[in-house]
Amino acid sequence: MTVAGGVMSQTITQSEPHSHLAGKRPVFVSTWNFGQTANEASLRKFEAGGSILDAVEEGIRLTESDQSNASVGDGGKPNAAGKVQLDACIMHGPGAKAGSVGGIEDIAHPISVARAVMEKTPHVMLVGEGAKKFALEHGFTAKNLLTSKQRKEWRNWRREKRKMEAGKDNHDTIALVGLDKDGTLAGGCSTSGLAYKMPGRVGDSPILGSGLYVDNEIGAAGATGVGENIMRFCGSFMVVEYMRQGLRPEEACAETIRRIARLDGRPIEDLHINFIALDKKGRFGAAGTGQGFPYAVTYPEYSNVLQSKALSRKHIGSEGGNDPIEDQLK
Ligand code: SD4
Repeated sequence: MTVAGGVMSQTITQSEPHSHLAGKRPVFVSTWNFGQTANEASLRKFEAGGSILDAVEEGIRLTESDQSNASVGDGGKPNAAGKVQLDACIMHGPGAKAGSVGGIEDIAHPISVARAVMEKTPHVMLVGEGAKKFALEHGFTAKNLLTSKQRKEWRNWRREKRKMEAGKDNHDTIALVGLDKDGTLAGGCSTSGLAYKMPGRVGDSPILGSGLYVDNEIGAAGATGVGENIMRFCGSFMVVEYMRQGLRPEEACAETIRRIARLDGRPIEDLHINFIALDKKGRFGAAGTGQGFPYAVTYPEYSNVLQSKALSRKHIGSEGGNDPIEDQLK
């Protein structure tokens, strides 16, 4: 069953509803409705001769450039001090190569800075001022990423003592994973993090094993939602490990959420987390703590938004659930 345009069902979804689509290569899988255009950019890059890593980077760059997306890259929601601080990571299956940036300011494409960290330094992660300095030294240009719309909304949030109206552009993080024809996997994740977060707060998205993990023997996984409820459990790594144990991607995502909920102690619907997964055979799936987490799947003859398995009856909200941080961390 496919769900066109991100229309979401009101029922808890059945297991593995998309298995008849699985097994194609190359294939790209990403979070949220906007993942579809990112996947399509990835596929175009791949078909133009790019590697699977180039393709993943390209798709995420498209989302980072989209100022109407308020949770990724340029136009992202700022932190509590009114500054946009971005997190991103990238990982390439062969050799488990990885790069990451946390809390980087004024650079529109953190995914490309993460790739530069991977390829041009002996390190894996750079943060804050050091990450920005490295980017500027490697040809990235500085830009004010706070749009006037987001500045206005941030001022309202401050004035109204931490209440924010959910807006149409209140979307979420992009995690995008891809599988090459030869079985090579790659993935990336990019976000401005939770809206109005504490300055310096870094979530799961740039943390390898939390917001993203790629294991070239098994598969790849990515996360979106409240980072604090993902990074304490190495969420994406856990998804990949469940796939290693033989679970199909959707069930690996679901089992990860169930285990996190058990360890955390709160009800599943209060955790606000979602995972996508893709295995080495081209099988894919996703699961979320509530209903309405869409994910996108694209391969040469097909591109669509599908609904994930929901682990509670609570609806996560039509705009993706990136509510102000104080509502999500209570
Ligand atoms: C974070 N996981 O910073 C990211 C943001 C996100 O819903 O996905 N928001 O915690």
